[in-house]
Amino acid sequence: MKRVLNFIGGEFRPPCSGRYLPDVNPATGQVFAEIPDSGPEDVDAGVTAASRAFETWCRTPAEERSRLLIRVADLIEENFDELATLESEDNGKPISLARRMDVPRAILNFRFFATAILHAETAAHVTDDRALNYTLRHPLGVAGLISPWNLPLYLLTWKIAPAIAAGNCCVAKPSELTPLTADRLAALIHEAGIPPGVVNIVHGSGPGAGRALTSHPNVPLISFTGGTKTGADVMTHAGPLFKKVSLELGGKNPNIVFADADLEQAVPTSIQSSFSNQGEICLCGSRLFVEKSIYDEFLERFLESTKSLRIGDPQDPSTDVGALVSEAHRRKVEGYVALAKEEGGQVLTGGRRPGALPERVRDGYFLEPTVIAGLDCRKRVMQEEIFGPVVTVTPFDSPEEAIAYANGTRYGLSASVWTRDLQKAHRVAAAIQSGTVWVNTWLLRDLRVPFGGMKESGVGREGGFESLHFFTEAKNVCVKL
Ligand code: TXE
Repeated sequence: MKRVLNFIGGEFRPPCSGRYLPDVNPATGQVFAEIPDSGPEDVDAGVTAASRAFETWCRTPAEERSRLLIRVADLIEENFDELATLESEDNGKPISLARRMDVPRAILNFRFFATAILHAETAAHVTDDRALNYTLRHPLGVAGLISPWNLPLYLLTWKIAPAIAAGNCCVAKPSELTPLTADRLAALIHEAGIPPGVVNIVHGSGPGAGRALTSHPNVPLISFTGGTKTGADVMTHAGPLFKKVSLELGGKNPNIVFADADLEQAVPTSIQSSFSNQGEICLCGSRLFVEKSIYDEFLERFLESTKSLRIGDPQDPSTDVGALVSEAHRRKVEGYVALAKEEGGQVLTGGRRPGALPERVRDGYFLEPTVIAGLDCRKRVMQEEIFGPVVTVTPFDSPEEAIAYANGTRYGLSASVWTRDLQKAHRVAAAIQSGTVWVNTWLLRDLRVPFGGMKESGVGREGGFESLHFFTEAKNVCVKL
């Protein structure tokens, strides 16, 4: 069985405690690796190594940092197949998705920030003929990066790349449920020639290793992606130490289909936004609102497409829906299906564990793609993040009603709007309280745009220069003329 080690100061090291956590393949239910159950001593060793490396890394010219990051991107590309397989085995996601989305995005994250730092500009403010102000941007030191299990390599590299491109060093804690691509990345970072200590990876649980990072006095910055409840805990520990914090949290995203939408596109894209990655993407459109006059037609086509999704072995290239990340998570999602029935909803399709699965994945954590109708928008199933292959469908009468439904949760991460009427699209997009609104599309990402959530979906924005600003501290220099 594979034993993963921490990566600290350019070396692979066992955890101080000598304790390990099991890593389960969610498609088979088998433990197939073990990872360090790290604690505060391991995190502290990571922070010490990062602080030491920072003295040199922060003075390394941007061109050299850029060259090294591009080398990491090239190495991820050279190891594409291995990384896609690892991601699929560790998370349960279809290999086709890991190949189409996770690994390409990891490559892009490094290339994007490697080149962004070559184009960075800084502001100057001239105060009449009295003074010249200019802004300096300094890296902060050691960045604490905490990432989740749904898009493990994609989100980890979305943090590591801008952090080190901007001249910081980092201690990253990947999710304990999906540690394997982070471990492989550590080796590639080393091979690329990134100096020891610039990137440190400490594995372990949230309460063990994660909290040690958020409460470490020498980590002035935390970038966190995960659940909203965990985000509150991160704030509780980072707040009193006045850390700079970016939180990308949960979503309960509306997907609004107007009667004039192009259903040839709206139906298949809504299938993607509902069930991609088993619905385990914070940007999934888990609440579908359809204008009443096309509700029946839309629903018929949507249900037919849902039923045709192939659920099975994630390693099979033809699989559309893989396994949920863990048994505990599947139970949580199944709990919401049961709750939907108690709350008066009807399960139109799915809701069960699939019957006929290939022998290899018979014991995996699968759940059929599920469509639920008939729920009042105030019910818990319509309010809480389920994070599984479950979507609710609700008819609406007017744009005002759709907007009210869309905004009627604690979350505000993303939304999709389907219409051929451009004015209506702009009006609805402006009224929706979310960090991103897609019109006639979903998950189309340009890495330059601000990305983040409103309300309980997060704090701060990352993406493009927003990321480089987050990972640097601005200083104004005022020179009297
Ligand atoms: O994520 P956690 P969980 C949502 C989704 C899911 C729920 C819980 O609804 O059902 O969150 O998932 C680390 N201090 N999302 O519990 O716990 C943890 O080890 C510091 C949405 O699996 O938020 C992991 O590395 N760190 C989401 C990371 O936080 C802590 C993605 C995220 O885990 C910690 C995942 C602590 N006290 C879940 N506790 C999204 N928005 O993409 C845990 N961690």
